[in-house]
Amino acid sequence: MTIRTVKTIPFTDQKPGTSGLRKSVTAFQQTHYLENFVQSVFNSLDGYQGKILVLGGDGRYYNRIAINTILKIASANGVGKVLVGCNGILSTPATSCVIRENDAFGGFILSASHNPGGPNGDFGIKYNIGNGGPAPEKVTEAIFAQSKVISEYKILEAADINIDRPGFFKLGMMEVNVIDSVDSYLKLMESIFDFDQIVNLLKSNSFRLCIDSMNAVTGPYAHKIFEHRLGASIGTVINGIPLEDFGGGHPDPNLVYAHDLVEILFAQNGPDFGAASDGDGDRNMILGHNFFVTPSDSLALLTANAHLVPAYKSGLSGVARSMPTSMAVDRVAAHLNLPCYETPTGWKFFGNLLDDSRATLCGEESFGTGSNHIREKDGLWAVLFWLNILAVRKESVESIVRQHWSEYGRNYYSRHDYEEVDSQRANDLVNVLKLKLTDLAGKNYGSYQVDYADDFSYTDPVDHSVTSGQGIRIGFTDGSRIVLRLSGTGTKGATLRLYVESYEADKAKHNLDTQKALKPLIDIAQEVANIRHYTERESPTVIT
Ligand code: VG1
Ligand code: CO
Repeated sequence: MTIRTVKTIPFTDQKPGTSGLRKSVTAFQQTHYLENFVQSVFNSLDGYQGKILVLGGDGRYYNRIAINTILKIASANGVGKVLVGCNGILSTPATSCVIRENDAFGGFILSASHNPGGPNGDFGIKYNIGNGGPAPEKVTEAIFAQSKVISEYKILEAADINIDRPGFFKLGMMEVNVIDSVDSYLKLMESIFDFDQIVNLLKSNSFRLCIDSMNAVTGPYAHKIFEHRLGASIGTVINGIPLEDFGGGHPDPNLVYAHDLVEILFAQNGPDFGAASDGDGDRNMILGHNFFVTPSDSLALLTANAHLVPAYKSGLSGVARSMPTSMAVDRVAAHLNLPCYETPTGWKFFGNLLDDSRATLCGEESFGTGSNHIREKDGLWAVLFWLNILAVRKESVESIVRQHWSEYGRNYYSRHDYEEVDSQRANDLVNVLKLKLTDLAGKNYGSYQVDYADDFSYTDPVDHSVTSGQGIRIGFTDGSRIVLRLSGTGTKGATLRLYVESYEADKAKHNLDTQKALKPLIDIAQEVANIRHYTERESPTVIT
């Protein structure tokens, strides 16, 4: 087997976004496109020679081809050993788990998460570092810098290896170990939660659940964990076979895209508990019978109930949420006397807080929650966390959430997405708004008075790195907030996200419709940011 050095020229658009490099499949199919990026990763790293890497993806179209290409580039660059998920399948949280368990140097995750897949869909690649988490900004910037000057890449000339079953291979000097996709992850979950209690809950005839894997990566995990290990009846997991195009669906677990599950849970005599996860398994949506738990509330509830879970019963060191996530968890943290961190959007910003034991639980409004067990958000972990709570408290999801609101107050919360907006116009909206910020403080809008208005900037308390331009926050004196930012994961035009939050302490007012409760703030956002004008849209594309 020989190593070939291939001449190439740089692509100008290989800048990783919120979570890796995401492009249409057709962009990745351009000659040298994937190879350039992977070689740029190696060029930006030091000391990986002879070490272990982990490689897997969410099973979407192009996953298998990319895996064999990456293996050959890794071998040519002197990597010692690669652990590959069987069939190319490793959920994002499982990849993080395997990196940590094997003391690997890092890993590649092939996924565009919740973006649709298939030949006309999206593909993505993300590099994770040795702590199991997404590469921090200084690493992604170095990769981007390399991608702009790359002139050649190295690749082993060899036949593809068969990743359909576990086994050992040699690729040049490099070892390849095709591993079971689920085993390590299941073992980790067993070490965190009270599986016996969950088994008892699922045994009782009165409790029924439904898990929607959305034809994406969590299928094999959910079948093995819920049906085989925890004894839920066969059929509990729906859409449980990963498909290259996710069955034509949009594997995003929210009320819009997971509507099959929503219908099941909101039917008369529907199950007591439902959950869905996204393309790569790091997101979760939690439903009770006839009841939706917002991701921000879920984070607050997990924090308030963490003492019921074996791994967290001795206490949490702190909590962290991304800036646009509602402040519900802040109230629990204050009550428990825990530090609470506010970070920019994206899981990479939680890594240092977790490594430094400043935070135990982290979460984002975008259906992501996780803990110090790995360095990624973790969809099925959140589902098991909820089941553990339900098994101990023996109350319904709705009753647990309502009690939480009575105790802490309710943070009404919603996100409005304006997708595929003209990029120039979206940038104009943000730039014009930025110029207005200094004048906004003190202004009155109806009964609301602006307390502060800024462009969010974050100083990492551990390495002191500064990340600025992370979204516009407009805070009101009653604790309500409007946040606007542009997505860093989209692949077509720009996506404007408007996040709106208000706080209601009065229990008598905890039954309002969310959109109605937030209407005055949504109107203020329109007025301040001129959203209709810049997006040329009457209303958002998706409301969650
Ligand atoms: C979105 C979410 C963010 C999440 C990111 C990756 O980013 O808002 O909270 O961390 O997706 O999630 P953006 O920049 O589009 O708002 V996933 O499940 O893609 O790995
Ligand atoms: Co995801």
